[in-house]
Amino acid sequence: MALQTAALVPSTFSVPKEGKCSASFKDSTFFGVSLSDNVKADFSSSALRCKREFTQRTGAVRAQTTATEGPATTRSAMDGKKTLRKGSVIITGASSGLGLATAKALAETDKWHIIMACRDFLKAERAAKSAGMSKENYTIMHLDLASLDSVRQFVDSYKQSGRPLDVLVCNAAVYQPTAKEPSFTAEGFELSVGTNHLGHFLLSRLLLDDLKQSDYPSKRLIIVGSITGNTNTLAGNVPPKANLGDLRGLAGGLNGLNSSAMIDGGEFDGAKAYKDSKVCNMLTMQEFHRRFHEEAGITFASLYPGCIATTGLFREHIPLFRLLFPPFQKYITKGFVSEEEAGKRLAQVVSEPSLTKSGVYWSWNKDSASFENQLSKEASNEDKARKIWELSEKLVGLA
Ligand code: NDP
Ligand code: PMR
Repeated sequence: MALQTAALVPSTFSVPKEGKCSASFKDSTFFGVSLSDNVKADFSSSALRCKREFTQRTGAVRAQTTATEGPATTRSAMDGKKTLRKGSVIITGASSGLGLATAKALAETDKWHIIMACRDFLKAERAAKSAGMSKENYTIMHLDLASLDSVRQFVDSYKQSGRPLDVLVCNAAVYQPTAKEPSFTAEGFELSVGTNHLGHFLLSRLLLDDLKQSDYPSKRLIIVGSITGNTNTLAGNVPPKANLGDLRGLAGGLNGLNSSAMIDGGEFDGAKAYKDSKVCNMLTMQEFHRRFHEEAGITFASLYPGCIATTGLFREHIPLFRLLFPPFQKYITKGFVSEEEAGKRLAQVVSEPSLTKSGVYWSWNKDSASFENQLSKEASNEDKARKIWELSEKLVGLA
């Protein structure tokens, strides 16, 4: 807690210079399955002063933009020309992998201020530095998605900072393929779904108004999905397959006590829990789209960035997997992408003017050209999306 508070204050306010596989690996085989099987705060006055200064510099006060719908521009003192202000983008889990690579790609354009929403402040700071990100282009804020209190605290701090919010990227995730028993979030939800889905669900719901109020030309909410949650693909047919069933476990609170830790009510399986959480991510994006796109003009999107086989996502996997997975993806499936390339892809979904279509699940072909991909039957089931929304609202205390 001490670390959290210490980490929060300087990170929030120090940099507002700008404007602000059944391959569950419980067995020890490499892929554990044959190919044929598969195919079938307390804010100080200086902090508040920072906020006021930030607000004056950008001219992007929420209250003002709500009242006047003023353009997201600043006037250059040199030539009087209007230029688009820096966009403000929150990226969860930006301390490594895809999130960090995306932050780096956006920072390099000098057109974005990246709020790196991370559970480990020092790790994030070191990561930003080693990625060569320039200090005026990012702010680190503490966020632990495995705690709804932390999510609420993050949102309060963000709102108090006075920064506009133009894009929110829900990227962070945990994957526990070798876990024999479930572990749980602070509120007692199974960790993968609790972090990857419920934490992000609360975060995006609480920040939706801020996105609505953004005067930026294109405001977006992006929730990272994956091929492995989509059973209409080969990768999605590697056991254990995603399957949310009738949602009885989710309805019961995923607590492993009086209810199953799994969404479908079945036996705990860490790899399946991750894939289920990705289905929730993709369904949530579509439900947001149906409920708010027209009314709020926000672009809601999900994506599969490619197989980034080198990231920390596989940290809990057996060493042999970590050794062989990258060459397997590079030379056999040819689905491998580098962290840098994947970061550029997600950065496109954040900022490309051509990618404003809402309700889309983006993927990239062999030439790295984006296309609208098809989701599996379950990952595009409207009825399930609505039920997940309603059950999640109850679990996170919004209903
Ligand atoms: P990484 O493990 O490198 O990144 C995950 C990030 O999430 C880390 O920064 C981690 O923080 C953070 N995180 C985990 N738990 C929490 C928490 N409780 N609160 C806040 N942050 C948390 O993995 P990737 O970069 O591969 O994964 C990023 C996204 O990409 C995920 O959504 C994943 O599902 C998706 N994806 C990945 C693919 C791949 O092949 N790697 C393929 C398809 C999708 P910390 O650094 O502190 O551990
Ligand atoms: Mg998969 C085109 C084939 C393809 C692709 C694109 C992926 C992506 N995988 C493919 C095929 C296969 N994988 C096949 C044929 C096998 C069996 C040999 C296989 C196995 C496998 C395992 C054991 N694959 C995995 C695992 C994991 O533990 C990863 C996982 O499911 O994490 C949830 C994984 C992945 N394969 C992918 C991608 C992108 C992953 C990482 C998953 C993700 O982030 O969603």
